[in-house]
Amino acid sequence: MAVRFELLTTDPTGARAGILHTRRGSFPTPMFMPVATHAAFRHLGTEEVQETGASILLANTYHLMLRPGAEVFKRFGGIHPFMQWDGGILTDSGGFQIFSLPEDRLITEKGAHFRSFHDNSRQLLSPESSIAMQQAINSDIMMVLDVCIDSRTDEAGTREAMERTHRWAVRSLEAKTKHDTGQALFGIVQGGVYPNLRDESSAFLTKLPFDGFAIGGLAVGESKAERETMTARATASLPTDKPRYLMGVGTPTDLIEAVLRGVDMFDCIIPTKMAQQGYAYTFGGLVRISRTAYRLDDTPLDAECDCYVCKRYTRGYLQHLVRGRHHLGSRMLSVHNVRHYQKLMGRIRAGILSGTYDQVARELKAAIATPKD
Ligand code: PRF
Ligand code: ZN
Repeated sequence: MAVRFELLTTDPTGARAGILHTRRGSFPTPMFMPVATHAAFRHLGTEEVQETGASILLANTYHLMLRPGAEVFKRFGGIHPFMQWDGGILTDSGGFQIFSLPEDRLITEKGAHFRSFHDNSRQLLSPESSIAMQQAINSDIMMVLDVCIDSRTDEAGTREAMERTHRWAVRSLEAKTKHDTGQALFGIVQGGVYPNLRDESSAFLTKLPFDGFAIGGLAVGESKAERETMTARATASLPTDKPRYLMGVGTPTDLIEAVLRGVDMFDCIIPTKMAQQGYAYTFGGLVRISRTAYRLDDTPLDAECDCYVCKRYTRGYLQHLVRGRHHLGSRMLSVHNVRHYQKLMGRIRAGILSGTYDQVARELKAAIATPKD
């Protein structure tokens, strides 16, 4: 099997700690995967992200098929040597990007027809071409092409998208099986905010031999309560011996909540996006570094943090960089935030393993909710 999930503990809340064994190594869960959409992190070098302790990163098939294209990955022996990352790599299928493509796209049973924003050339992203591209990229975990829609879509529209997602999941699996490269493939549960559809989607997909299951179609317009209910609903009918991945989620509070509902894997651009906007996460709340109060502050951004930014630089210097719109400012805040997310996952995991996650989750949420501003 391309990946194997070893479940170590399920604590009384339903939170799980485990180990995801992949061909690139064995990685602790719950885990957070930083996003390198274009085989590059925003503002960060591969080494910097490696130093944060991240084990798997996320790259995107849609972007990489357009540029640099399959040929380049084939020439360089895949994405790992290309970007010099020796940890795990998960590629998203492009399903989520289709959803946000411009109006002139055409989505049919075959796939998504659209024009490249680089050279206006005609492109087809189908379940088969997505798998072929992910095989050229040679990621460790591939995702099926799915139909992701706005959470506010009515039930009939949501059902239609879910049923197509199921047919595409079968086609993705067939494409992978025809030419097996030893890469793992995850199915994606859809069904919007409708509990009956979530059940149906889990039931359909778990009959197929996927290596893991993702929960898609959340954080796309629904309320926090709906998101949490749907996450719980989806994980309730997923097998305990396979990893569960909540796609594109979220804030530290979202991660704490989703772990309580049995999720093992996450990815999100929030830590780097917030860094770009001048925000730093700490275990005492969010710090907006541009605040006047930090101008003469000669203390570290986060005294508890072991990243090089916190070890060497002051809040006053970071404010100077951010106010002056120096790229270095976003870069340093990104290093810190990505490290913070790894430490958050570490605390969560330690709580689960010691059987105290219930309390750890409450403490973390209370501390985060206390704004520093
Ligand atoms: N499908 C895919 N990627 C995704 C999502 C999805 O539903 C989401 C939804 N939050 C983020 N990324 N393929
Ligand atoms: Zn730091």
